[in-house]
Amino acid sequence: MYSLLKVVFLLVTMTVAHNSEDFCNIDNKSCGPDISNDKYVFYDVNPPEGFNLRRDVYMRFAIMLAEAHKVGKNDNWRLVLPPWKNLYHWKTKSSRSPAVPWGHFFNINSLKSFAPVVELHEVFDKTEGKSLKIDRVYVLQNFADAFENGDFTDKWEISRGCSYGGFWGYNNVTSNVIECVNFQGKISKLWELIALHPSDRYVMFAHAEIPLHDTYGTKTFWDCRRSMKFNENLVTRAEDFISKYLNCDTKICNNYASVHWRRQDFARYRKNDVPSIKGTAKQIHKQIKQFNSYINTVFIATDADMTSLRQLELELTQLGYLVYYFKPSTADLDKYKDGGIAIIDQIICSHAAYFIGTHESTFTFRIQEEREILGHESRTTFNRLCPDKGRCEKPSKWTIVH
Ligand SMILES: Nc1nc2c(ncn2[C@@H]2O[C@H](COP(=O)(O)OP(=O)(O)OP(=O)(O)O)[C@@H](O)[C@H]2O)c(=O)[nH]1
Ligand SMILES: [Mg+2]
Repeated sequence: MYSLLKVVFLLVTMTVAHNSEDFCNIDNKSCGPDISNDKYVFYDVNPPEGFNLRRDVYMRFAIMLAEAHKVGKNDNWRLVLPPWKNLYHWKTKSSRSPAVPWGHFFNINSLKSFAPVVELHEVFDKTEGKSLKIDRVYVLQNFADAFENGDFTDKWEISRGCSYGGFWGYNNVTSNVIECVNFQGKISKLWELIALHPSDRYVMFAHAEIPLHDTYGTKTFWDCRRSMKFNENLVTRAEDFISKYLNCDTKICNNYASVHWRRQDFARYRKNDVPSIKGTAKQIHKQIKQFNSYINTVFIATDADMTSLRQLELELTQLGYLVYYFKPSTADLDKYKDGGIAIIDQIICSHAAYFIGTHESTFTFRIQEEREILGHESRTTFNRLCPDKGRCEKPSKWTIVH
């Protein structure tokens, strides 16, 4: 009788399910109403934050959940991957709506091999009707004084004066309870908040960028980072480009250098960290010659406008280089969207013999991590562009731990 009911339920949900492929396969055990004890952590990030900081926020939550499961505590909690919607840097129309699931950018099975994660559409598949009521939203806020009495300590307190209405732009996701919390310190302290209301099943954290990693750069950190494999379509598109234009068919190439040349807001507001266009070309030339004077091919990943990029190309061409960049077609943009194009740029940079990044750009940090995972020598990875004049600190080296 029970299995008959289950089949009926499955058939019903097959017709109303709305996952990314718009069907719910009867063989897929995750389909159908949720009869488990599973509970769900949702999160949302401050809207102006970019894609690459958001990837780090994901890691903090994924590690929090994975560590709890490892020791058999809170092991009925899953992490809901917040859909990607209207990021500030995504200017192309086709990239702005609708929300994009994580599977568009990442290999979900690989993410699942590290942490108990689910896409939002998987949660929807299990809810009755087409709406989701979150039991409680904790809106995290910074303490007014992070260093009270001279110390930075991990702490939280229920506070007031916040609001939240985002829910990634979905108006069928709601909550009746919004709680403000001043929070600072390790992310695992969020379990203390969750424990306040044991009957809550759907708990959300807004401003999830506020809690920090419990530990940074450990083996667990790298295990999680390694599980963030890109979607296979993006890898294939990037590798086809590398093969066709940069003449390399391996993951570690020895014949081209790559540069992440962050412009836009960096060029406007961080004049003390980033060079002029001429200065950029000079530094690329100098670093490549010092590394391997036979390299005469440079791949540029950038968010610069076309005029600046052409200027840099001209400078480098005059210095004797063959210059490449990934110029997406309209079909590429429709298929991969701005976020996917940026990942293709990152993959091409990660295979290069030598990499030069932009100081304190999380986009650059993610390329450096990718190169550590591929097994490049660290000296080929932790290199940066310096300002034309003045001090130029060495980049920090976050090397892989196996
Ligand atoms: N395609 C492409 N897009 C880029 C490149 N550099 C920056 N972008 C875009 O601009 C965004 C930069 O924002 P973040 O991902 O936050 O990285 P960041 O701004 O360098 O680092 P923060 O200082 O932490 O903000 C990326 O997510 C891309 O959308 C690039 O080389 N290629
Ligand atoms: Mg940014």
